[in-house]
Amino acid sequence: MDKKEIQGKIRKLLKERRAILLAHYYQRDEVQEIADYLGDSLGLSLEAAKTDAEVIVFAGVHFMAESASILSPGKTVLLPRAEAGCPLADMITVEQLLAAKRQYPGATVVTYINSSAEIKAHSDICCTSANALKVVQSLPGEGPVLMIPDGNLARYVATRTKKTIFPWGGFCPIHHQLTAAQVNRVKANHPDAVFAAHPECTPDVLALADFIGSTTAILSYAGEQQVRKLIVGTERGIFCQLQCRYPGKVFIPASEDMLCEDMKHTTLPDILASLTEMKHIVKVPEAVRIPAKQALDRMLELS
Ligand code: CIZ
Repeated sequence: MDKKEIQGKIRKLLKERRAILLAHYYQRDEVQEIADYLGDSLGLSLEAAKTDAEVIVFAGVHFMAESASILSPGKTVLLPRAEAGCPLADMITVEQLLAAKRQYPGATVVTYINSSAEIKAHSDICCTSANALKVVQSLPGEGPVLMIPDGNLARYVATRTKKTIFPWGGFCPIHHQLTAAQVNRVKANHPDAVFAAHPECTPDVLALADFIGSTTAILSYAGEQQVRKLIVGTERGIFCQLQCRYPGKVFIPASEDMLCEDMKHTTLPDILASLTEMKHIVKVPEAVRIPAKQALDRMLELS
């Protein structure tokens, strides 16, 4: 089957099943092309919470499908590739979180959405890269904040707030591997370009950035009139949207290696098989879902 044929079959089956296809900006181009909704974790969560579809097919990674299940418990949530995970989300366990809470009594736990449902269930509020600073600034009082699991995001937020932030030591391997030396080399080859970096990058890399933001923020920044040539410091999947939205502009990867294997697991045949066989269902048990939803709802109330 060629690409168009399989895309057509998926769209037909989505209709028959009263299903919606949600896809992250880091997904393969051919998956992004047929999504009902394309976005970052924040946008995708909002969409999952409000859709009236009976089935949500999540072209993303496990924590995203879990978030959809938490927010829409009455719907069937399918993750086409069961093994599509997030190494960052696996960098903290519940036991470690409970120990950190004992170490920092009174700290508010702000948890990046890239985390398991169980971790969310032990958190005060969630955040995404699009709203991390807003979430931290919304917290009442002067008390400290324990930000988990991404240490780079936490350190970035710490540079923008007066609150005391305790960063956890996790990182996204894709963003964390980008070095300042690599960025400087690309900048030297393109002296007329500006550089946009994702806050999951290290402080050394962020120090070189003209703009720091989530995928959605980088997409908006790329549309600004003064941006003609942009070096992009985030996962390569975003190039699909950048090139399609701004065909007259030039986009250069900060590194060719910024490819997330987990995000690229999901292929069109996987989505077709998932919808045909109604697999792999992601369902968060109620005992975890209810406290996890409170942490997500507190974040969504700020949107
Ligand atoms: O928040 C997300 O979806 C991630 C992982 C990146 C971004 O900035 O959109």
